[in-house]
Amino acid sequence: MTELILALDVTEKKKALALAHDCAPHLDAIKLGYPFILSCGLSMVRELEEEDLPLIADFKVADIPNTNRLIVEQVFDAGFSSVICHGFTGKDSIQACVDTTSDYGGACFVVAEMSHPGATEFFHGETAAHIARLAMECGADGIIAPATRPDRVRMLRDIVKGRKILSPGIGAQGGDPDRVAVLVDGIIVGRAIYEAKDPVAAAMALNRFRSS
Ligand code: 3DU
Repeated sequence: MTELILALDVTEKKKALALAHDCAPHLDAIKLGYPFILSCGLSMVRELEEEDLPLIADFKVADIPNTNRLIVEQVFDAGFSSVICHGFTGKDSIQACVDTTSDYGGACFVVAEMSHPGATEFFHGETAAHIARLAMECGADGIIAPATRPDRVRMLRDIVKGRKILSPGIGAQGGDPDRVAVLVDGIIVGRAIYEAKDPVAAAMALNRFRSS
C-alpha cells in the first residue's frame, strides 16, 4: 500500500480548508508546512483535525538538540501526528526529534535527500546515505527521499529496510508516480493536486497507487 499524502501548501484559508475537505476521502494524510501555517495560523491544525486524517508537520526541523526538542513539543501540542526534521544537523539533533516524538507517540521522518535540482550540491551520494543510516540508528520512523530520482530511492531503500520512505517530487517537480509509487510507502503531492483544474479528480487518479 502506497499512501497518498497531500502537501497543502495553500496560503488562502478558505481555499485550503475546502481543498482538504473535498480531497480527504482520497487521502491518507495531509502535510502542512510553512506556507500554510505562516499564512493561516497554527490554530488551523485543530480545524483540519475534523477531516480525521493524520497531519504531518513539515517544518524540516534543523537546530541544536534543545531547540529541536522545543519545536517538536510545539508541533505535537498543536495536534500534529508526525514531524519532518532535517538530518544534516547530526545524530544528537535527530535523536532529540525522535525522542521527543516518541514521548508523544508520534512519528518522525528525516529528510535524507531532497527532490529539487540543487539538492545534488549537498544532499546526495554518500551524504544522503549517511543521513539515512543516522535516522535508522536514532529510531526514526522513516526518511524523506526524492521522487525525482527513483534510482536514489532504490539505493536508500536498502538502508531503511522495514521503515518508511515518504517521497515528494511527483508531478510539478517532474517525478513519475508510476516509477516511484512501488518503491515507497507514501507519495507526497502538492501542486499536481491543489493546482489541478479538478483537485478531487487529480487526487483520485493518484489514489490508484494505494493498492499497489
Ligand atoms: O512539488 P509539490 O507541489 O508536489 O510539493 C512537494 C511538497 O513536498 C512541498 O511541500 C515541498 O516543500 C515538500 N518537499 C519537497 O518537495 C522535497 C523535499 O525533498 C522535501 C519536501
